[in-house]
Amino acid sequence: MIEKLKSMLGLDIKEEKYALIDDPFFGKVAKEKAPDEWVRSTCGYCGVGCGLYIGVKEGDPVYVKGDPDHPVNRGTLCPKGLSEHEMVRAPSRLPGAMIKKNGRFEQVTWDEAFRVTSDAFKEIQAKYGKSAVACISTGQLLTEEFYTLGKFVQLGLETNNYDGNTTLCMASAVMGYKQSFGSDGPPGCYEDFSHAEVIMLIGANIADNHPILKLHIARNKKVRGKKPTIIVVDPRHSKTANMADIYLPIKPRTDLAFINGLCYIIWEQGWMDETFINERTVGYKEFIKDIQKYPPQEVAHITGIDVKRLYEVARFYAGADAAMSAWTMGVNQSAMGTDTVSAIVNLALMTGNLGKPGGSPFSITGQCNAMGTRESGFTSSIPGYRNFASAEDRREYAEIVGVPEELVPTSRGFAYPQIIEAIERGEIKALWVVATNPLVSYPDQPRLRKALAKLEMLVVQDSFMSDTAELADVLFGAATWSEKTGTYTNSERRCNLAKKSVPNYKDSKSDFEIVVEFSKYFDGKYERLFNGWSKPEDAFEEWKKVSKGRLCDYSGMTYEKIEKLGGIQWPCNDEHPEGTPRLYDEGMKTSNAEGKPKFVFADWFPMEENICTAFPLILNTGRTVEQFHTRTKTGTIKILEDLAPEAWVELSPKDAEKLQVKSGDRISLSSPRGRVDDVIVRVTEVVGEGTVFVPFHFNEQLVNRLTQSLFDPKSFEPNYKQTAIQLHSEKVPEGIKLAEEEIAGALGYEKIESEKEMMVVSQKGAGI
Ligand SMILES: Nc1nc2c(c(=O)[nH]1)N[C@H]1C(S)=C(S)[C@@H](COP(=O)(O)OP(=O)(O)OC[C@H]3O[C@@H](n4cnc5c(=O)[nH]c(N)nc54)[C@H](O)[C@@H]3O)O[C@H]1N2
Ligand SMILES: Nc1nc2c(c(=O)[nH]1)N[C@H]1C(S)=C(S)[C@@H](COP(=O)(O)OP(=O)(O)OC[C@H]3O[C@@H](n4cnc5c(=O)[nH]c(N)nc54)[C@H](O)[C@@H]3O)O[C@H]1N2
Ligand code: SF4
Ligand SMILES: [Mo]
Repeated sequence: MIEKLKSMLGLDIKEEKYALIDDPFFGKVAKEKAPDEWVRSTCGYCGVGCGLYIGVKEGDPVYVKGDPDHPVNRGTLCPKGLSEHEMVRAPSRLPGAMIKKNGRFEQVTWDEAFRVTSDAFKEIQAKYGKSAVACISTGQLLTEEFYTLGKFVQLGLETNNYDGNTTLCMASAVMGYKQSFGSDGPPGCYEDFSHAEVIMLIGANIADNHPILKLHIARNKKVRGKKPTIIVVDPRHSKTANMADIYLPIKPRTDLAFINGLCYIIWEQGWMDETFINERTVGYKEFIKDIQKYPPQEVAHITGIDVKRLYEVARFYAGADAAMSAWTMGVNQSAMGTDTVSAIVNLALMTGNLGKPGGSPFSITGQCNAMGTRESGFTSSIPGYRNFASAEDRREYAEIVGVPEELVPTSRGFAYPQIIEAIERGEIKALWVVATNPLVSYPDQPRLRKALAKLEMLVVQDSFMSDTAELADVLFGAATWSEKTGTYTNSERRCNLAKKSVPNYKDSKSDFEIVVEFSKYFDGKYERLFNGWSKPEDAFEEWKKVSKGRLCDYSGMTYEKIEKLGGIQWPCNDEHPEGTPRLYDEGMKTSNAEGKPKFVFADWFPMEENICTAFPLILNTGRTVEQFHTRTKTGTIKILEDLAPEAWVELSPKDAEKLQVKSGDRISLSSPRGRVDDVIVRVTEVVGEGTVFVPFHFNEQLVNRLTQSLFDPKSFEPNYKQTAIQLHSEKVPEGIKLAEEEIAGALGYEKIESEKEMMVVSQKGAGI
């Protein structure tokens, strides 16, 4: 048998290195092909938080396998997780610290990079004030790193102009939860997908973007004995819509009106859970007065979902023993994202779906540590969900970490878009960008690029030569996933351990090391903030103290326990030593003054940048399963690149006919801000007439050249999903471009680059 196996593997059976060994994942395998060891860890891409093993051979990661014992994924992984090891030694990795000299990057010692940067920061702060230095960070660092970074920026550099890419992503969910519960914190968990009778997915394409969650939906039949009713709300018939029993092709950005309408019907029909409302909530009476503005006929007109369907959905939702709504970017990334989140919570409160198995409003988080960074960071609150405005919170935090109280900021600084505006105005002169790539991901790129050109100093801390890194004056080359140890907290508040399995790439340093060592270049800061810290676990121990007694309580966790249990869901403390699956069950108070969840009403309003003759289509942007964000990682993985090598534009058959294009043709897209060329056409009924979809991953076909500077006023999250645009094919008569340019001028934008020919698709467009 062994001989047969050896010959099957094409091995020279005489050589010792080909001796067969028992590998835990591969079984009998030649020693040369088997990893030297398997290191247990967590995926570093998305917020699902899958457990995995990294196969290491001679100091390099060579395989990834799903952890069969992990409660999140039970051994499965999506294509990104499975190929994650392939990006770790990519040639586009930054080798260490680098400085741009005469227009070219040269690798330098860390001492030189830290000296040059700290001198520049000090000079700028002396000249223009502390807040002239800003930092934009990420939801992709380990909690230990993020906590360390936030502490240094706020209490070391003493600038509160500190925000991150989480504002492009989860900020609306955070603000929505704050409005409704008095604090951030997703109430539900993945298990709810297996217990719910009705699952409504709103603006969440889990089939592409959180594929492993489907596992929990698939278990539903096993748990309950029958299949759940799945409702998918999305203007685009995404892969997730294929799973739906009821698919609702809602008109773009009308979800708030839709949810208000469901609440109206539930009230009108008396389908609400009165006991729950009376005993467990506040604000219902006022809410019902306001909701009168959303009778079904009106809502059908706004949303494009007919009245009969609205009643059917309301009946299913209110009639279920347990119903959950899960949402992602279709809701958050909108000028009314925060209020739509609160509307989703209202629906849950009205139907008694909170704090019970299968019943919850549930935001699915995007990045691997979007949660950990929300809790431990200094972005919109003091670590541990403390309020900047509360003297008691400031005092408490200062006391725990042993810093003078005056050092803790009394209010948050600028949010991400405000930082960009402050750079535009010349108030912020130095920017430190950590683990995010704005030059692909931020909206209204022409404006961003102009703003960044005004900086005196741009420092980029990244693991790869990203688009933003190319623009930097100084690069801090960071170690990445599999090269460092710490924790990520996933969508369901589960804190998982990610472990170092291989040496750092070349001279790169972990983000933790970079921040701690950099602090030594500022007088007394290391001693004050990080005295004695030598490893990420030191930061974790402080974070446990800081979070103790708070909603996001980590005090009962240790690395060993996290690993043993396959992650732990906060709050975890003496009372709940193994964590807490759900928040806000009957006995648990919310953090607002009333101690109960609140109904929060908000009005829907039409889009600001409406479609018009010159820009008659709505551009929707998003993701595909093979690529991650700005592709610094997935772009280095051959199989993923081969599967999705470039952007495409999805176009309805009717719009394709008007434009006289077919699948495979290449067209251009323009908006009042810019233009994207050479995008391949996919004619498909996935998108409705008047709307198109383009993934945002590709820097060559950069859709964020088209998106606008429009943000939710409460969360500052960009309105990425609806942009009025025009399409251009070669077959269209000239002349119409004048109309487009005229309108661009009237809108106060610079003239659009001249185009060969263009066409105006029907002014009716999306019909909204
Ligand atoms: N493969 C892959 N997975 C990822 C990522 C990745 O880049 N690649 N990124 C991760 C991150 S950080 C995030 S935030 C998540 C994002 O995960 P998702 O939110 O699922 O991703 P998107 O594709 O941006 O948008 C989701 C859906 O919103 C829909 N939508 C657009 N407009 C509207 C609207 O007005 N109403 C409604 N109801 N829906 C609308 C879009 O058509 C789209 O299908 O994915 C995570 N997972
Ligand atoms: N049009 C449009 N635009 C969007 C969106 C959309 O739906 N439509 N979605 C938005 C959303 S939800 C998100 S989350 C953002 C994401 O946008 P970005 O945050 O810009 O995307 P990433 O490519 O994930 O950037 C992470 C960076 O961190 C680097 N990195 C990786 N590992 C490490 C590490 O360990 N340490 C350090 N220091 N660096 C590391 C990577 O190389 C990369 O450059 O995009 C937003 N932009
Ligand atoms: S679903 Fe998310 S966490 Fe799981 S393997 Fe895929 S990218 Fe990683
Ligand atoms: Mo995100």
